[in-house]
Amino acid sequence: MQEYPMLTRHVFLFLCCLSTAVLADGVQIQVKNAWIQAVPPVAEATAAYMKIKNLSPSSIRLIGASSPVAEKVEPMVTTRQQRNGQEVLGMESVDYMEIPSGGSLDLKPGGNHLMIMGLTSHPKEGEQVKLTLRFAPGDQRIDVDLPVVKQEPK
Ligand SMILES: [Cu+2]
Repeated sequence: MQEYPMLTRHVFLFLCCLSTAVLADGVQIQVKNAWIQAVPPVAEATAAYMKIKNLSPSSIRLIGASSPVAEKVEPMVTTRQQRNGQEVLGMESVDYMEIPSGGSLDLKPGGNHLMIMGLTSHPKEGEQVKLTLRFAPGDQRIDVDLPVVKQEPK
């Protein structure tokens, strides 16, 4: 198991900003509240958050993503472990995240997220970053543009 330190901690707010319904080879998903965490120029990684709703009649799996600003993007879960009597937060890569038909996947700070690693350019606050989401079955790819912000947009 590989562990990464948490970048930041945030209060999660239920707010709405962006909604996109996209259709790729019959798989319809809706992406809402998508954003990328703004990080200092020295940071080598950041994370993308969003809510993905599966509008198709069968379940789909988020299997990964890619972005022109990073070497790799992986789905990760947040882990909580007790170590010497203290709760230690970590993260772990997973092969996929399942989204049942009609269900949603919430990617949010302190929870599931898309880890953006090996930043090759440092997106600044206020910029937009392209992220190509990959879904199974069929390795379907969907492009979304995410705003780079310090905290979840209002
Ligand atoms: Cu992570």
